[in-house]
Amino acid sequence: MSKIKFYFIVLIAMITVSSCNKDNNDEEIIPPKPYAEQYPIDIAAIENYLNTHYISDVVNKPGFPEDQDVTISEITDASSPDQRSLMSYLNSNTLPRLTSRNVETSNEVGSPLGGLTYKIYTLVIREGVGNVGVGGEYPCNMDAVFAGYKGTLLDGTVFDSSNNGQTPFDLSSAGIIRGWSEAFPQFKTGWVSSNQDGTVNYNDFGVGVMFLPSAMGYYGNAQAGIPAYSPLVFSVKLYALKRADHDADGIPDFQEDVDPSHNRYMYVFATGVANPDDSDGDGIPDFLDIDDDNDTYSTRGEIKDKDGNYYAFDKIPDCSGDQTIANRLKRHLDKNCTKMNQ
Ligand SMILES: [Ca+2]
Ligand SMILES: [Ca+2]
Ligand SMILES: [Ca+2]
Ligand SMILES: [Ca+2]
Repeated sequence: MSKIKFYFIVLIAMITVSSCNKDNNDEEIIPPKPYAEQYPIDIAAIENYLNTHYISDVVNKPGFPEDQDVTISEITDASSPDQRSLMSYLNSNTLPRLTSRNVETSNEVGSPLGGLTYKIYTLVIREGVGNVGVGGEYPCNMDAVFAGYKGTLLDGTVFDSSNNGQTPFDLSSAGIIRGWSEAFPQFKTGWVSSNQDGTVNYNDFGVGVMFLPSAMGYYGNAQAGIPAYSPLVFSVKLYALKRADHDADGIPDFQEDVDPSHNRYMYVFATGVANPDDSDGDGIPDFLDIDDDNDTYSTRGEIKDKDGNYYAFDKIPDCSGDQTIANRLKRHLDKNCTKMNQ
């Protein structure tokens, strides 16, 4: 009962947040174009862009705000080896590497965005790496990121930028465009060092560009500098991340991501649709489930030792108390195991 109530509150909160974000420009009453009509136009325009543009500059000035600024220009001499098209890096074994992934929306609650499958391209120019075990991590689509960005239209017009600052964004927030939560998990963070004067340096952070169909951006809602139905190009720098624990059960979201085939991505599906990230099959994915095995004992209690301290995630025991067998069934996911605080 308390569990149902909890999700009801989460749902209400989500609906409230999204309805606040919708009507920034309510002067237009033109019905939006069907997604199935607009998406083929967008993806053709994006792929044309990838075939006709190249990386003309990447700034290399470590420690400076403009470090790793990326400039993309239109190809003027296709025979020049210095003007390799962005598309030529598709699935490259070396960096830069362009990859694509499909964002399926048909299983989600309310079948948003026309229930279509959207292709998102991301270009990784530099893989983020950590230092002595810190950083070099991928965010999941529910985490918060600390990032720099520059947004442009396909014609090169810059519509927004973090001006080489570092800005926090909660990828799970309804106020963030869908494309960001789908594309940021393709980049890794770097690491932060402190200077004697109290300032910090961002080192070895992930650098790249994301190419988003309009439905992954603002779709028909024109924004300052962004006409309706604009595909968006964001060059991004992923400095750092902050892990989320949406159900506050003591296990961060990224460790409640069960399905390895959709690594780093978790979704809420419509009632009756099996969710690979839902261990107990009760319709609530683990990252929102306060009782992941549905044994009526909260996950939070099942992952503490007898002194009330949380086990490190990879030390959570199985029902027998074993903490070493790699593929053991951890006891918070074992509905036949109701051991608390031991
Ligand atoms: Ca959690
Ligand atoms: Ca569940
Ligand atoms: Ca959980
Ligand atoms: Ca439980």
